[in-house]
Amino acid sequence: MQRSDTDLIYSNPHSQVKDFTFDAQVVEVFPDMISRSVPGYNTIIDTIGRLSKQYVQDNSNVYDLGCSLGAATLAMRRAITAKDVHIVGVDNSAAMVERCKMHVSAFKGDTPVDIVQDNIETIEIKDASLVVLNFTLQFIAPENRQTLMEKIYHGLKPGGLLVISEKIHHQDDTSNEVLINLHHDFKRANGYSELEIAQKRTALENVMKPDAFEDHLNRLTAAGYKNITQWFQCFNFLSLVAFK
Ligand code: GEK
Repeated sequence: MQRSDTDLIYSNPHSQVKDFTFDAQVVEVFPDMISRSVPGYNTIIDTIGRLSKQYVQDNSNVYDLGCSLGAATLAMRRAITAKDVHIVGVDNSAAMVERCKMHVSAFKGDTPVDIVQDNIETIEIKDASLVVLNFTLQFIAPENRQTLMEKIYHGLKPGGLLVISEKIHHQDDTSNEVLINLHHDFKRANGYSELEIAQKRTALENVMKPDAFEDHLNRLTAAGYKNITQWFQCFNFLSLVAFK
């Protein structure tokens, strides 16, 4: 028997596949969905925790932008040893925020956490020593991404760090195909059917717009970030760190 938190959203044929949204149905299965769909997700969450231990400064804010159910927020709260730190998790999905607050309050921690329902494009970012965009930028309209990177840069303290994880497309068609095929194999190995893979792909088509690695590098460089390092890649998923 399937568990009720197993992602079966696209397991039956949909007469019309609607654009993907982060609604209550997605919230119910989100941890299963993201760990079976994003190669290295647990490693990335774990590493965000390690980075927070190393780089979060005393008297600073930490932002988890597009926090979903708070996996990165919780990893950071467990790891942060700096004093007078405040973590702010932001997501614009009401269903995500409601469940995220439950997750966060289920664990104790010394660092205070606020989970707020808001648009990451309009919130204020200030006195930040760490900002996390874990698979969120890809859902922001491409024409607004540069402005967001600049806003985060201005909200970072000197020495502050941005962690950005994204699905990417490769500029070369053959390489792109290699990465997509490997990712689909990964999903098959995690129990998704051809129908589920195809319908999810259609649902995401208008909603998630991946950049190429070069786009990220150029955008971050133009915004003023330095020491931009790609610390993770598995297939078409990568994670970067960049300093102010
Ligand atoms: C994790 N970081 O588990 N403002 C606020 N939130 C937004 C916006 C916006 N403009 N656009 C999208 N979101 C998480 C995973 S999921 C990635 C992040 C995925 C939110 C959206 O509601 C969703 O919760 C999240 O960004 C993207 O580490 O599911 O592939």
